[in-house]
Amino acid sequence: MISGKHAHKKLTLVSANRHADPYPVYPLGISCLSSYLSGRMPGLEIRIVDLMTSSYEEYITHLREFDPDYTGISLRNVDDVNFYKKESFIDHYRQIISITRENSRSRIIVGGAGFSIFPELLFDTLNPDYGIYGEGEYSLAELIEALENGTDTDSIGGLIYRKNGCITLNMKYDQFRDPVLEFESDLTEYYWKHSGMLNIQTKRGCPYNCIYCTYPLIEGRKVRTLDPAQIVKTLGDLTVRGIDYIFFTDSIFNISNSFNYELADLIISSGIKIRWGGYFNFTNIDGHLLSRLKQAGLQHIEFGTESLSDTVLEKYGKPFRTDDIFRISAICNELGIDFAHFLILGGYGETNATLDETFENSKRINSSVFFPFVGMRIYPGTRLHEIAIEEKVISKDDLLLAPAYYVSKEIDPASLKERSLQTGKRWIFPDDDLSEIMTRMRKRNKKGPLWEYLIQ
Ligand code: B12
Ligand code: SF4
Repeated sequence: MISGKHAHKKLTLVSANRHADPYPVYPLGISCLSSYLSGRMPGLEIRIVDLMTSSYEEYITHLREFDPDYTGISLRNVDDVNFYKKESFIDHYRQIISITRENSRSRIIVGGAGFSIFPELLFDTLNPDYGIYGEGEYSLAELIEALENGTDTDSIGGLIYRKNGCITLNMKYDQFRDPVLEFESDLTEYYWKHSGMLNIQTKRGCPYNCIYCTYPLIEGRKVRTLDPAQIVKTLGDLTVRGIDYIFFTDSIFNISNSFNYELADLIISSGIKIRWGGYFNFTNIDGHLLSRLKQAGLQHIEFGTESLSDTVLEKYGKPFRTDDIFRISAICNELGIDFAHFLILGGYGETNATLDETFENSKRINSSVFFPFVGMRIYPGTRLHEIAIEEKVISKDDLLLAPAYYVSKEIDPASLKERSLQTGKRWIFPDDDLSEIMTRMRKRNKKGPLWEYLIQ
């Protein structure tokens, strides 16, 4: 609680993201924070600034007029994870922090998925007053309460701050189970129009150990499912407003399947007509589950396939093999579920022979689209980071904030497109420009991810 004399305080939540590829993404983290804080701290007046739709000038005007006591800045992406471009967003974030300092007296707190991968480094680089890594709901509320009430911040989970001149990092909580979510009505219209989907989370955490992946670092390894009734209520509220296509943002949707069945049953019995998609992998999944999810509106799947070579799947630490990929792809075709395979070509363990296998095996998958990433983005705290140091791909001192990639020395990235063409399948590389065709389809009011129109 904020006690009496501090009752009316003001918080601005800023979504810093301006990246619109493959489409602009509704700032879900900000909405989760705003919804939770509104319930817990009724005395706190909250405003949201989305830099996807607002200019720096509009942000400055907001700061001067609203005069927030606190500004929470959400850093979703650090870079574009596009081997061909390697665009970093750090300068943009620096600018937002300095604009905030120059135009307000507010305390600056940063957080978000990107921040959570590099908490100490980004704290040091951007120099906010506080950082929060991992889930933000409890920690942000507790931080504001502690600052208002003049109490200690030492036990606030996930908090980063300076103490006696040193950057101090508290262990994170990793246990939040009851997110609440109200969409910002001012923003939903923009994202529904330009993205063709809104986004909701049904669970947090991933228990797997793929060598390159940050998701368990950001969200934790313990899977926490959210309240299915609350999710269905949010879906129902959206459909009343004409929004009927959702992306479930879970790291992997098909974990905790008893929860997934419960959610599907609730959606079906509610009578809500909604289409949705999500990230899936090939463990813990069968025709029965897919069929029930389809009845509950599952329209498209983005498979984290990564490779169509068993040798490489093993090297990448994936918990499934090519037989699983072929089997589940065929079931999706039978059930009429659109699906795309997301691959990482040229990562750890890839050779020319394994690439041949992947291209050859792609011919066995019908009615799909292949989205290859090229090389593996190296992140701190992953097994890949250790491998890259051992193999001298990077030095021990490389901080990795500037995009660094592991590309197997055995392959030639320049050969990939030509080889993909020979498969007769639809391959879309990160530098293939789809923006024109996407914009045309969005103008025709097409919803969903849109790659389903490219399936062959
Ligand atoms: C779902 C997802 C997608 C989907 C989004 C679909 C949709 N309609 O929403 C798709 C496939 C489109 C996508 C695309 C991209 N993504 Co993506 N995506 C994710 C994923 C899995 C979940 C994000 C999410 O919505 N989480 C749920 C919300 C509720 O959580 P949250 O935003 O993190 O917010 C919580 C905390 O972070 C914190 N918090 C957030 N803001 C703030 C602010 C303050 C002040 C505080 C205190 C706390 C706080 O509190 C919130 C509530 O607990 C993350 C990985 C992950 N597991 O986090 C990657 C991730 C965010 N994506 C990433 C990237 C790079 C991209 C792309 C640039 C490249 C790509 N092709 O993958 C594009 C960019 C899209 C865009 N326009 O911005 C990276 C970002 C790191 C980096 N290297 O920059 C991540 C972290 C994955 C990774 N590689 O490690 N993505
Ligand atoms: S790649 Fe997917 S399954 Fe593997 S650890 Fe990351 S989120 Fe989990």
